[in-house]
Amino acid sequence: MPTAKLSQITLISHYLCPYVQRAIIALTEQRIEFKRIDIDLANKPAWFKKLSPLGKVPALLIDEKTVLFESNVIVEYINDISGSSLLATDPLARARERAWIEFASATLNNIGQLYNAKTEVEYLHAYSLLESKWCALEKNLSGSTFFNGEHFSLVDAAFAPVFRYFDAFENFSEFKFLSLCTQTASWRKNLALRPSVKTAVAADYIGLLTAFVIKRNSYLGSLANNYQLKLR
Ligand SMILES: N[C@@H](CCC(=O)N[C@@H](CS)C(=O)NCC(=O)O)C(=O)O
Repeated sequence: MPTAKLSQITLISHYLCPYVQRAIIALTEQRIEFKRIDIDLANKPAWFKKLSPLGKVPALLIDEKTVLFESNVIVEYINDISGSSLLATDPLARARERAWIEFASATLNNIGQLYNAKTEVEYLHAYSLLESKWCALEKNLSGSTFFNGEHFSLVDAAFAPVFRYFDAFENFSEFKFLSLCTQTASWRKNLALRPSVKTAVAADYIGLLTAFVIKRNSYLGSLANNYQLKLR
């Protein structure tokens, strides 16, 4: 365990993890104080392996004996213990929000495929999956500030880390769908301005993500590497 006695809830994290960002955004929006411990996922500490059943971050330590895992479960718990809810009260509207949070997770899987693709053909396949996701999103937006209107919700917390990947990727590759899907583009811009979203990652996130992508030895990694070389 990180400490003998926990005085406040502790989020076990990784500096780049998009699922961790969801939890941090929800904790920040709900003004819940927490302690963050970043771990090395390539060399997981023994205490982490012992406490996290799936061996993944985020994990939320409530007290010395109680751990929550899976980002959606964590953000729903954070939401449930807070005075105001970031989910709709109407059952159908709430179910729809949860469906779109799942959609954000599926989009994150496509992003993983994109930065891990070894060849250009594999890269273009992942690109087309992402393009379809953007088109589907675009059709379901109404042009408001956030997903649901003017109120920030857990759907926004799930998509902000999705969009943030492209703040780095756009530097070294072209993603036409980012500007063609204008409502999604405007939502992305609004989320980037939200203080809880801004502070969910370190100031050098873009550089750290770029370095991470270069290490993948993938097609996108080679584009990122060329970009870095040109900067020198
Ligand atoms: N479904 C999980 C996904 C979390 C996840 O994939 N976390 C990654 C880091 S972003 C992880 O811990 N990977 C380590 C591993 O799989 O060994 C959630 O929503 O929390």
